[in-house]
Amino acid sequence: MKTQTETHTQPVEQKLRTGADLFVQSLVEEKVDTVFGYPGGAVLPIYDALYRADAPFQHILCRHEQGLIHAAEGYARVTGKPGVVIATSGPGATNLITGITDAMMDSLPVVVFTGQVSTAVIGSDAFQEADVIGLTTPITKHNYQVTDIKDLPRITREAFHIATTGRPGPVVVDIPKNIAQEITDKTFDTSFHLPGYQPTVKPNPLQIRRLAEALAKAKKPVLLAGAGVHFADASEELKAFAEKFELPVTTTLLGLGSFPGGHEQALGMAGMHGSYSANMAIYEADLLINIGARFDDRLTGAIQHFAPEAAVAHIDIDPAEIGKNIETKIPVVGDAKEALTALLDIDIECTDHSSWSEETMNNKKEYPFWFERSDDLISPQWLIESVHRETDGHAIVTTDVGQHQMWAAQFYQFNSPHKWVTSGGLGTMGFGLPAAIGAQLGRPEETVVAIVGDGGFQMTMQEMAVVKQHNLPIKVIIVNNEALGMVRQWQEKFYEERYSASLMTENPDFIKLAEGFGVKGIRVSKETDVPSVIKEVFQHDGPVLVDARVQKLDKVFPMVAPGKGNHEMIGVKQCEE
Ligand SMILES: Cc1ncc(C[n+]2csc(CCOP(=O)(O)OP(=O)(O)O)c2C)c(N)n1
Repeated sequence: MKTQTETHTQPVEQKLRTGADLFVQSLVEEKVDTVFGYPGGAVLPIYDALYRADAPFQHILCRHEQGLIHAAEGYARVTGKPGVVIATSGPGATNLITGITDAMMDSLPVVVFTGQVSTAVIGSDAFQEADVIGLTTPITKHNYQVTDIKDLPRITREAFHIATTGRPGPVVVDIPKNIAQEITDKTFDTSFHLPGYQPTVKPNPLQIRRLAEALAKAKKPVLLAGAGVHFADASEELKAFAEKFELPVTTTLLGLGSFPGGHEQALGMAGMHGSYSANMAIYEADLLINIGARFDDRLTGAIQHFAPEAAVAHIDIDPAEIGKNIETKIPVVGDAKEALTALLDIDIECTDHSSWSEETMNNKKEYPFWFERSDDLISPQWLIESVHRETDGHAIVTTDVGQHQMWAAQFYQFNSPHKWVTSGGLGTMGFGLPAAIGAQLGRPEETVVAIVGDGGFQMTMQEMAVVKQHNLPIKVIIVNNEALGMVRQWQEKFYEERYSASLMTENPDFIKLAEGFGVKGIRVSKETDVPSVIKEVFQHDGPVLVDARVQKLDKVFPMVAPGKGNHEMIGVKQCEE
């Protein structure tokens, strides 16, 4: 583990430099390879320094600041490295707010630099002034305003350190224009000491022992894997642990892929649109071991019915998560990889739970996700299964939020980690396309598919210009049901079909739009044409946009209705064979 106080000695270059030059130098020292940015008045000194520096990183000019931040999130999610954003003051900074909140909710390491008006006019309602510190305090892991040039290099280092260690999260650094312009001939000390920030990485052996003892006695144990497994790069250890003790494994939405979806012990995603077998396993378990999930309400359903019989063990690097939503008997504070490695090292003689394993597997076989095929209009689930078949489950998949997101979670089987990029906690429409841009730039060798809704796509579709500019071979698939589908589903089920403002009958011609951006566009409207179109999409050596006209009234099932327990899922069907 890195020590919290590090002394940093760089060769001293004796020449005059601006604060902006020091900033660019800091990014180079952090080995940044990609910056997502958008210029403006208050940040111009930084842009000038970028121009002069010939820095060894690429700058991606998205078309809206929301695009920058989601792209940085996508980059961070698939690479594990911090996503870096530069925006100007005022409207540049406020356009980032949704994405910063999104990164906070999903624990993504993002470092955001905003320009600010000069220190002399802060607080005077100066042109393009916004209180970035006030606005971002509740939505960041930490934030800074630089008020002295001597602090700039140290703060930049601290920002990267805080964003990427412990539970990852967004950090904002607000840089006033006069600090960026100030000239200095000094080299400043960048060592830092953060006594109040000491994440526990190695779990306490006593906590590990208690968990091992509970596992040894359990008759109905279940694992729940969350995004923390991805962040800790603990998929191998999770698999070894599950296999060694023959444990059924469920995941959260963000945990998909942390355990291979095709593994015989995988029950799939739990929660509102999760599998019946995952939800029933948690409902009946006598020991639930949560690894890096935060017991969010879309996962738990009505809390009083969540794992009612289980002793809950919770492994998490953030102690504030433990016991926050669900009473926890066995807390384990630490990194998931360290905890699983320690558990694998202990000799545990388990009570025979083979009949339990069998029961959970039977549920999985008998109550799979289902949908009805049609000979005519495209069933969205079939569309997603076709993408899965064509990519053999190896693509990076990003989504917006809505029905298509849940169908992607249900019908694209993720067999490896860091392939699933979705907005889980905040549920942000417009996330899919810019996140795909960040993911493709972070992992140029991978196939990246953005599965988006016709509603969500229209929130950030201007980023197609970035796809074209950098010739990113992203495949954008619009699941076009001419509606805000998930809203319509809720209106149908819970508001007696009063479709208030949820129908999108005046969509643009997405093919012409693609062509306007200089990108190949394909429309598909018939179920039988789907396989050949999907083949064509992945054979095309460049970006493609597909307007897939799907059945309009399809619903995401199964589902836990609001206020209900997960064992009360509706829309569960028993397999006919
Ligand atoms: C920025 C934002 N605004 C509103 C919502 C509320 N919302 C959740 S799902 C949804 C409908 C999404 O429609 P679409 O993008 O067409 O996807 P579909 O559900 O049809 O697959 C809406 C409006 C949201 N999640 N995010």
